[in-house]
Amino acid sequence: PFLQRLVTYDTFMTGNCWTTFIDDTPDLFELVQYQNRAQRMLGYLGDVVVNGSQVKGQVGEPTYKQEIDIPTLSDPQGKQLDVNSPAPDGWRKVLLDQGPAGFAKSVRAHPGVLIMDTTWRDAHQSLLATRVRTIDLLRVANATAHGLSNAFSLECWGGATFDVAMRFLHEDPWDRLTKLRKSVPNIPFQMLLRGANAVGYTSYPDNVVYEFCDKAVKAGMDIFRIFDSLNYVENMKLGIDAVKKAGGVIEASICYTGDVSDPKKTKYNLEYYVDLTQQLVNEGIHILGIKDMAGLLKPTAATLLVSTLREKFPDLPIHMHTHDTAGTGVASMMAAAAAGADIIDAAIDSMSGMTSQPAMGALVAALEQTNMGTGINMENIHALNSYWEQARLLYSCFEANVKSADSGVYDHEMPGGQYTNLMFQAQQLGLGTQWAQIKKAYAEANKLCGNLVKVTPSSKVVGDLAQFMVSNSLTGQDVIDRASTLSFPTSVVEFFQGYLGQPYGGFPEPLRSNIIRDLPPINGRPGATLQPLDLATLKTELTTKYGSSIRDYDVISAALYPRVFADYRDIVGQYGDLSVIPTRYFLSKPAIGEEFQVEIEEGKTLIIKLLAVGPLNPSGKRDVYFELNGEARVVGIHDTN
Ligand code: 3PY
Ligand code: ZN
Repeated sequence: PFLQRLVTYDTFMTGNCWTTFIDDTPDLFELVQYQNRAQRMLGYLGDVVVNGSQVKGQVGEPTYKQEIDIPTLSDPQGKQLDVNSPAPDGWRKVLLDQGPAGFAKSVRAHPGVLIMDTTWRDAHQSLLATRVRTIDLLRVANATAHGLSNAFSLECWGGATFDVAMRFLHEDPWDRLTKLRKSVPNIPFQMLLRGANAVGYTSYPDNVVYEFCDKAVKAGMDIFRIFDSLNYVENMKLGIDAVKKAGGVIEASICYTGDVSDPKKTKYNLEYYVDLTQQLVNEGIHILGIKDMAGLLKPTAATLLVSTLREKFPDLPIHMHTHDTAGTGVASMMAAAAAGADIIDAAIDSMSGMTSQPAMGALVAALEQTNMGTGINMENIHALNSYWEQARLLYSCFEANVKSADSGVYDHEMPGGQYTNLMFQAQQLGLGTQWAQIKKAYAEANKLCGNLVKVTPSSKVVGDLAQFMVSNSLTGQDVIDRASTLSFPTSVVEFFQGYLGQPYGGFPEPLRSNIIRDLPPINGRPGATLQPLDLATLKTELTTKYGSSIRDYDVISAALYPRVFADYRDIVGQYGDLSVIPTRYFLSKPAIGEEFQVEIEEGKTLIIKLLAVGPLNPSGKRDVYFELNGEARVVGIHDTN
């Protein structure tokens, strides 16, 4: 039918210039594009049919085969709510009306405890390898805007989400942010910013960090949790200034390690955290984050730490973050709230617990019985939970299979996200004792590095050293004795050179000198010596390569992740926008005869049915037969099996 329509156009048949043809016949051009997009998408679906999903980290197929039900919420009178109607105003209105400083003041003055929901970022980073896709966040976005309208914020961006979106999910992180923002205008959005490392694993030129924050605010980001993986304030200052200039809320965070309630753990004691907080307060921050990325903060320590900071900084809003790895999450957060914390992190129940955040329902219910109520309706949590129960099954092929709490975290101190990652890798190796060895080696590697704050990317250094020790059967003493001849992982060498910044207490010697040998050490902030990146030239290069659709957002993506961005664009070039494919069909093939829909843009829906898969032909390809909006289509797919 398309060709039949095409030949009715005289200009086309008489061979007139194609460009004026496009201008003169926009409807047909649109049809060409539409057909082209549909065909490219069939190319992806056909590839999944023939070769299976190629999404990294996927083991097996989703165990959930239905469409996830959109949560139904009720109004206070018990009447079903239209989740597509405008959601009630929330804390974002306070922010927009009063600006970051006024917002922080109002938060501090608020009598109850506020909740940040981590479900859209840290929870799936910690449980599902950060693989939750935009489409599944968007489907629950309207309901969340209503159900959690009085939450402090939704953490939905940053950390590993930026990288994973492009690298593994082949989708655009900026697109995710702008679309979610449109659906959730009332609740502040929060992101995790790795200080001078932005959303990457290394220091970037300062201008890239400034530009990133500026664009993030423009795309709809409100609150930036800024941290440095070594609590190195020089690195944090850059992030703080970048967020300030961009007009965002500065939530500077101290990363918590050790145990302030244990007098034997002397390196990271109360004075250390008070001093660190003072340095951040001097930078004019709006909120203090206490980022307990491994879940080491026991209830007694939470009481001690928060009450001390509360007393010293009475006007400073305090925002608590933990992971439930050992199982103390709810108890510690309750203790922190009682000691004066203003905001607490939780994840929707079915996305909570273990290496994720404590359960929102448990915390909200527990706080309700105190004078620290959150204002969040338990019924709404249950309704949203039902969505996430189903979503968790849809993403079951990315579960790390953590089945229990692990109080061993008090020894190895692995951050939640890394724990699942390393455990998954150890399981893939199939060696029963591998995981226990890794945990032991991790503790040993940390000691060798001088007892570090461990969070992305310093945690990667410790993890890489631990894996290196296990795979080469090295003890800590072996590493010390043979440091000048061993071939260490690059991340370890670069850390000892100073590429992440300066660790508290300095680098251990002579280990440092023996590891870096004649490589130059960096003393001070690593980014300070980096030349600014010429973003205008980069934009010109990208536009030459990919066309005029290149936005400033894309320039930032390419500046942060050049290789990943190029690969992502190649995939988009080949298959088009894959983010619109429902997750089940993105990750697994439909049954023969199964019909499903893909909304490629608002109001434009493809109805797709897999009809048959042909035999292997001499060129190594198979024909895959689909029905697309009632028309037969075939795509030839290389069989790589
Ligand atoms: C990240 O940097 O991605 C983290 O989640 C640190 O906790
Ligand atoms: Zn976390």
